[in-house]
Amino acid sequence: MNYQDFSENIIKADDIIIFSHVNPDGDTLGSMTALYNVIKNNFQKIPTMVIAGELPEIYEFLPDIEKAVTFDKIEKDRVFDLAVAIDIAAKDRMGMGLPFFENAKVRMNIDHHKTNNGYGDYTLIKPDACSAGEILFDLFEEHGLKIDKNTADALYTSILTDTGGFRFENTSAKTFEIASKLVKYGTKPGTIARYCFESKPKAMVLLQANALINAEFLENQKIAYTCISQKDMEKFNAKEDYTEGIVGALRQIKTTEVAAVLKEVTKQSTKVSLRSKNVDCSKIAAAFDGGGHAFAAGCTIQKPLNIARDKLIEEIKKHI
Ligand SMILES: [Mn+2]
Repeated sequence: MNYQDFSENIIKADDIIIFSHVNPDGDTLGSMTALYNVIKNNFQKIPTMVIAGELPEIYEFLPDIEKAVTFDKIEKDRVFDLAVAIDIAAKDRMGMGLPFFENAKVRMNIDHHKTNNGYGDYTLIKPDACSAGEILFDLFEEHGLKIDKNTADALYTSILTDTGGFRFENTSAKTFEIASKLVKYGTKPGTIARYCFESKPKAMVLLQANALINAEFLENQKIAYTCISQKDMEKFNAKEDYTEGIVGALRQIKTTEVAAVLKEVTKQSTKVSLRSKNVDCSKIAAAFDGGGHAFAAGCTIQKPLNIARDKLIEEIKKHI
């Protein structure tokens, strides 16, 4: 997709919808709100923003995120002129919203996951970009679109969270150049970092501590994993997003090559988050029809927690 395609389709469309992915993170939400602001400020249109499921509390600070709705608030037969998927590696990551994407007259797919198969009518997929936010920044800046403070805050959040606070391998000179420009546009790095990393609900921190205490280590401690049951979630009165970050904490351990968090979704379904240091864990996720990046990936295994764990461990052992 070139800029002409992007702008012409926005100009043509009266009814625009922007999708974030299920289990939304800072990149998908930051990019969605940034695009919303840019379309509002530069094209004088108000897109619909949608969240699949619940908004994680820590992202309530994002500008205009309160205007985002869940899919049940949209009339079932509504046909959008333009649908934009942001940071969505595969179509099933739109959750309940997929029919709205499929039914839209024009569909755009803007993403940085290397496993993205290029669904949609127009694609802008850059696997080298640290975040979807980086792709949007380039698109906006190269074509002179106005980036106000709200847009800058949203894009900075995308980049900050998807680089793990400028620590992951995807952090490049370009990442810092963009961050620097966003600060010039008005973003306060300390403030955004506090919102993203130091505003966790107490129950979240306690659930995470419990998960780490229960962690298991295999293969000379190269594999670090923990299981979180529905019972654990109930014990801490945890929301779905409270498990975010546990897998990163397991990777922090010096000996860890592959870290995994297995979460019981139902008696028959287990969600897996993977992080690694040298191993390409997107290949492990792919064995279970999942995907992601080399050092951060995920999948869902349609098995009970303990069986999913055995299958996952068996697969990880093939890769280390
Ligand atoms: Mn991302």
